[in-house]
Amino acid sequence: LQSKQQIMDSVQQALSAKRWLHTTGVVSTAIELAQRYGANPDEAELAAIVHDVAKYWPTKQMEQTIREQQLDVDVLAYDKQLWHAPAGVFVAKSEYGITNEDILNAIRYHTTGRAHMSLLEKIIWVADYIEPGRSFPGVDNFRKQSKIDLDGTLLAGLEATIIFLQSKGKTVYPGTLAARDWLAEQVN
Ligand code: DGI
Ligand code: FE
Ligand code: FE
Ligand code: FE
Repeated sequence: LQSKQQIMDSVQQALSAKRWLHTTGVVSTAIELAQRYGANPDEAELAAIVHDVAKYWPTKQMEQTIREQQLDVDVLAYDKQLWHAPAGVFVAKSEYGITNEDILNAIRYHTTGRAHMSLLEKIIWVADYIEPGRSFPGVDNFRKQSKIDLDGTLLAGLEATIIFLQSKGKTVYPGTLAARDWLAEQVN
């Protein structure tokens, strides 16, 4: 495993200044949520640092890596926006030496979520959604809710994301719908 500082330097190099600022926002938010909800803050920090590392890879490279490494091949049938998450898992393992499966899953599912998400996976999804740099209508309500109800925030965030994608005429990845349905069952 590389040192946290080495990993941070490497991720920063792979991203634009704006995207790195987003990442630092996810880091601070994820640590806060981990402390609040009893996850391991070091794991939350590391997952947050790495989560978008492959965001600027060329599409071909993401596609090839997902095929060769037999990552989540089914995402290739869906929007390219989903591909940086599994590609990031490859970087996490091969370049940074991360083996913690929960951290790898938090990176893998940070865009879509999934049914049976772990606490860490939930924290990274929510932190990505509400970090201080995000500015969509209603984000402040999500931030407030995240201080008292992680599952409720995740469910509301997934639902808002699904509605947003549908309003844009985009196909929603089945895993995203499965995450929403699973959580709705947990919460109600
Ligand atoms: O990488 P970020 O911008 O920090 O955020 P992200 O990884 O959560 O989302 C990346 C993009 O993926 C965002 O524009 C929303 C989109 N997205 C999330 N879930 C789905 C999706 N796009 C489609 N088509 N289907 C999904 O289920
Ligand atoms: Fe992302
Ligand atoms: Fe997200
Ligand atoms: Fe992100």
